[in-house]
Amino acid sequence: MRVVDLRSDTVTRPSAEMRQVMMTARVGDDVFGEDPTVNQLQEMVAEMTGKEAALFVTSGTQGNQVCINAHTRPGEEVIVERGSHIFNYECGSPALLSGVQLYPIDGKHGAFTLEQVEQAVRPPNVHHPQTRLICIENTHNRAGGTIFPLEEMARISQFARQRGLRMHLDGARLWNASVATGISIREYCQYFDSVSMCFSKGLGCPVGSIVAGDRDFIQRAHYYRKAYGGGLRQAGVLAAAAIYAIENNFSRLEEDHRKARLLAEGLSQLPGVKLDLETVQTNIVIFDLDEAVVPAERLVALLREQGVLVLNIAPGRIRAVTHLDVSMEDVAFALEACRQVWQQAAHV
Ligand code: TLP
Repeated sequence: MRVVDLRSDTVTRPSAEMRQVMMTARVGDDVFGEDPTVNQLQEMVAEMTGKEAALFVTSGTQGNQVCINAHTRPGEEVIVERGSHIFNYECGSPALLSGVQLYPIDGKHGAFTLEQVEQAVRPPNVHHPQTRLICIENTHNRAGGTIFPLEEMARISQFARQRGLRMHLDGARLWNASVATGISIREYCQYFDSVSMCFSKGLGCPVGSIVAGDRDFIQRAHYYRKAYGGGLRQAGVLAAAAIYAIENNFSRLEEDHRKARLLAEGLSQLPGVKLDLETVQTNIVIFDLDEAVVPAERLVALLREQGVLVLNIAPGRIRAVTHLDVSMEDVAFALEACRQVWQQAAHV
């Protein structure tokens, strides 16, 4: 049976060519800093982001958390967007691992403004926690793969520098933002003290993320990576996949964005679907269901029977993500399955 897995772009499997470069990768012990392929990847990403250094980490979560730890001291406060991955999907790790408190701002399509940041920053007062770090997510997962406007980032960054605050970019899908806008990774990264980017999502790697920043910062992040159990040994097999992915799977993300658009346009025609096409800017499609018309849980179960997998991310809310392992034909197949399932499930 044909299976079209749209739950996440994390479900991609390494291709035959990627496995080939993994198999032949030169390796060493990375805890000793002796893995040539990891070193090559780190230098490549440092150059690409315009930062002094980079550090390979096991996951996007580990990347964000080593950065938060390296930027802050316990008791300080970190500004995040309310729907952000750091606030919602990282197990409360900022409190657990860094002892910091999060201050969520309500953004629009995942983006907030300088004025909102100014309101959120704590004035110096013996009662308040001290604001230390501002985190931005680009693209924003839970808002539907939306892109944070560059001009607003620049304004927030300038303010942060004046106020001695740090800036971190959760760029798990910065690749997608860059391809969609034509703004280079380096141009985005200039506004941040640290950035975390994933290889295991749209780029199609089985494992791995990377963080970048200045040399002192990366040295501190390295210490926390070890403390979190993220010191790997012959990680060159993973770094080889990441190098392959940057070279071969980065620019093709544009194709995933076209697939998401096709999917979104088709879905938006179905009864009971509330889908803001404005939010479909990259490879993620999020829509709400009028549950009086189509109950979400039943819909997800019926679609699964047809071989189409989507995620129920909140009551009445569904996410579908396009990626390397779903073709245009798969998207057409998924849409046809949706039309049939809607006829079965919808009370129209
Ligand atoms: N997102 C995953 C799930 O955890 C929700 C997904 O399927 O989209 N930042 C952002 C913006 C992310 O979307 C994710 C993963 C991460 C960080 C964490 O990456 P991993 O899963 O590698 O820890």
